[in-house]
Amino acid sequence: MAKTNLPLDADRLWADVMDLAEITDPARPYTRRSFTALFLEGREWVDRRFQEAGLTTRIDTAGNLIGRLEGRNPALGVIAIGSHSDTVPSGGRFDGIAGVATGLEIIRALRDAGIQLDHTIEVIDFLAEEPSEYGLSCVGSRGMTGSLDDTMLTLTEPSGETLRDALVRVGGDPNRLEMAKRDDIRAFLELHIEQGIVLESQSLDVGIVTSIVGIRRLEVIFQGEADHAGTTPMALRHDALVAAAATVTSVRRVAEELAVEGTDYFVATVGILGVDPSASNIVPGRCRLVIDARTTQPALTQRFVEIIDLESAAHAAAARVTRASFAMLSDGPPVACDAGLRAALRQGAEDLGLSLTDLPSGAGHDAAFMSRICPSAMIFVPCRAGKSHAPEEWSDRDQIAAGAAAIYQAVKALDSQIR
Ligand code: HGY
Ligand code: MN
Ligand code: MN
Repeated sequence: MAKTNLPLDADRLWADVMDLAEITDPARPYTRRSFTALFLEGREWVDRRFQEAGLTTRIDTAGNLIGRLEGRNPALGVIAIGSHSDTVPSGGRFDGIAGVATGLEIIRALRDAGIQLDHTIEVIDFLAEEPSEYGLSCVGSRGMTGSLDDTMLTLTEPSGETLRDALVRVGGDPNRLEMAKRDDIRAFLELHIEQGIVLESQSLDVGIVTSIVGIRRLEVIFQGEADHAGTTPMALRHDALVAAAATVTSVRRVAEELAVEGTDYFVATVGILGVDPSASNIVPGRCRLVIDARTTQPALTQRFVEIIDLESAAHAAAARVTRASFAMLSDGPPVACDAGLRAALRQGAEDLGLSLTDLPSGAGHDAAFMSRICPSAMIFVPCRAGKSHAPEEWSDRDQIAAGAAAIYQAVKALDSQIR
């Protein structure tokens, strides 16, 4: 049901989302992977839109694109709104982008209403929120919160470029990361599609996020021996894929067991499985898999890792291969969203007559890292059939506008509350 008299321009907001979506790998809509030429083309578009709205723009040393409009009383600090403009491969048009466009539209709507805030307001396009080809997600928000360390900068993508060099390529400065860390942001708000089915199934306009899952990513490498698929007897094989496949099955079984046990929930996925040399007539010599485990209860993650550690080692022995690596790639703890900001979002939504519920986020977000330096909170808008990280991802103009309007209301209230 379209909400009328929202305090912002739904068409203008929608046009931004649709226009940015056009900057994609045409062969794999919608793909704008971080650090690529397409990503930089998208960044240029975002920068131009920020400047057209009267914002000053900069890239901080962690590679975040920041649009800024000074407040009447700069000493009060910054209210920031943001998300990310990079996508997963063959992702959607709304994951991240809707949040960046929302921040921009709120600033334009305040201007159109002749409102100058006391606080400075910023809209932030965080660098590489999605897991990048270097194996790390939330690169920019880690940098803004002092959580991007030198070890992470040595991570490489398949052709060998380091994250350090990639950061320079997109305008960051890995030698001055301390300049990106902020202590002047008083509140951070993020709009995001739910990427789940709760809001749509209950016909609700928005969701006020209570907590954001912790995400642990593990890399497991099995080293066997490439052999001729036709002449190598079964008993003499050292087939790395046999161990990897058994480990995938273990991940599924243990996650299902823990999902039942946990009060919130536990999920785990193997989304990357690399087989080398990957030919039909060669016994796989090497396999690399990446496990993504999520929960709001860290004790469950610990249990999961212990069990998979034991079982993956057993699968290696059974397949007569070695487990060359069982390493943690990244580990972000679960985060509770700020109660004061949640109340402001709830009030903003109620002011507009929006229907709402509280709900946890099973997806990771930059807001989880931002909570390390300031009060942070999120508002979800429905997405069709809960689908995301796929080209079918969809949210409609009025749904995004309603969520953005709730943030608009909250920002006005927080501007006078936060001192
Ligand atoms: O993977 C996630 O949860 C987020 O969409 N980057
Ligand atoms: Mn995503
Ligand atoms: Mn996202």
